[in-house]
Amino acid sequence: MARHLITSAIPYINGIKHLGNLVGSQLPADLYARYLRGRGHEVLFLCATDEHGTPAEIAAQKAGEPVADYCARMHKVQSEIADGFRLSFDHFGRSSSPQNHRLTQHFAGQLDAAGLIAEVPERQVYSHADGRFLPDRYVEGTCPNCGYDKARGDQCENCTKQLDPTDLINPRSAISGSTDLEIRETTHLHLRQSAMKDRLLQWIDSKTDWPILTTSIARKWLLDGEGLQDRGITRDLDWGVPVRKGDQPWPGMEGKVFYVWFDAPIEYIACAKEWTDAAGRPDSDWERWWRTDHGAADVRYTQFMGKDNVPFHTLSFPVTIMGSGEDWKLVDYIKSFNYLNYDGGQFSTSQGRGVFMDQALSILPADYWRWWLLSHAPESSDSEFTWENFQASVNKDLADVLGNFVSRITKFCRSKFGETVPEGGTPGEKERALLDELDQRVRSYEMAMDQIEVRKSAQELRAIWVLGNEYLQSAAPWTTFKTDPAQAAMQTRLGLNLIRLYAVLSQPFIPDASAQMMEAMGSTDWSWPDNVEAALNALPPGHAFTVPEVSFRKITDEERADWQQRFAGVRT
Ligand code: B3M
Ligand code: ZN
Repeated sequence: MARHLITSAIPYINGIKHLGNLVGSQLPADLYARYLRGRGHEVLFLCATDEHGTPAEIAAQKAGEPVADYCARMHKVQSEIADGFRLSFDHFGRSSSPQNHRLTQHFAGQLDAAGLIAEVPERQVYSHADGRFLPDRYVEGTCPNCGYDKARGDQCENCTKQLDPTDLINPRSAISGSTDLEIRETTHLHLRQSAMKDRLLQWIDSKTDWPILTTSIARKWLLDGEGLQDRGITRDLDWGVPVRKGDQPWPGMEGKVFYVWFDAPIEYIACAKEWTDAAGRPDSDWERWWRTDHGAADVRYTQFMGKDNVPFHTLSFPVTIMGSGEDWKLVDYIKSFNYLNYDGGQFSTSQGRGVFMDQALSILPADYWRWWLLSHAPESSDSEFTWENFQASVNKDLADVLGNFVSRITKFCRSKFGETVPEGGTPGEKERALLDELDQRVRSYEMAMDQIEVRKSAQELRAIWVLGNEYLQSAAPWTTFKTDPAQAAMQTRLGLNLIRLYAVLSQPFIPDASAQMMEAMGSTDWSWPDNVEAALNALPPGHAFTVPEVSFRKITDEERADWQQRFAGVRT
């Protein structure tokens, strides 16, 4: 048994996330967490809301609420939707927590002591119309790197380049739209990332097993053009973590807060403390996950995120960790994702385009979405959601293959043998062959899951379902029954045991359907099939089961057309 720390990129608090966000971090992280727990490992799976910075302030302003109230309300909303999708976080924290305030200030103090922070007079965009400085997302304009005209002051959504508001061409205020802007000087703290360039490069170069997507983005910002630049880590905002050196004030920094991207990854750590604090447990209980001098050296730490978040996790956050001079756990593996597109365009939160998590759950159960999204995860390239593809995949995989198998075998058994696992018969050639194939497939499934190859894992799982269907088709217990009822009983018994096996194997992808299958099989035995043959004897003759409700109904053409139309526009 190993210990696995898993974090998903923490979603911004500003509104409900779309399916593209979900499949880019939280959902695959949940898949992996569920799988590892299923294999018997000890897992700590953390996520939180990212509550500081301009996204939060702007959204609260739009909602006409004080930002703290807005964040508290939206945290609850996001948390409930996460439950709806069955995201199995051990804790869903808040980057605005007192724990994160303290830890962020602590790291700043450590970095300063290590000489990694510089006080820099900075040129900032000031808006006359708005009467204030405009950090980050308060400025929009054209990206100097790729020419995208809706780039934000913190980062270009199109090419992932990290930006400063003053980099933008034709800048305008995101609050008022005003172009009456001026550059003024004010002092800010910079994180001296450049001082750690060689160390970072060495570290990235040692990660030969990381996805190319992750290492190529990291290398690009380490080596391309001007190379790794120092970054401002403070802002002229009201809402955020006040700038302090540990528990000491920071002269000259009064009224400023840390930049959201400085405190957000630190929340991965603070979240663990929120988790134990909430349960009244001692610090040693979270430190054993995060402090290598307190037992975390043997923890494997995996992060999940969309590609636009990779620079912060391969450069800035590691500088915070390494530069602190303390024994914090550094990430072992970064799984990153490309973008999921929506029906010929992009999903977009700012433009309300696509299907959002709450909308998705209002039309279909979580398992449908989980299955489609994971089996089409944008791993090696961007992928696209279309309603046609969604309908076709879900109907085929879930209804025709898995659902049909479960319903056929349970109904057949009920009609011929009653609702208990039937007795008699001896497995023969066919069963031996099935067992061999299953054994191979289960091992490939494990391998794909261990490597976090999400699409491949879905393919392997689907192939395992197909094996059951093919067996049933060729064994045809309904025909066998006419001449050899004992043989039909053996085939049926195998089929029922397959249902329990499917529940165990499918649980990371479709937890609700799996729970339903397990319950119908009258079992609570979720143990992983290390030995497939033994697993297929878990339900002995005489064991009672029930015929489950239809687990997967098909999506009709009318529904598809209706949804296609309903979600074609923009959400307001
Ligand atoms: N909130 C961006 C995003 O949701 C940001 C991730 C922070 S991870 C520390 O895409
Ligand atoms: Zn760009």
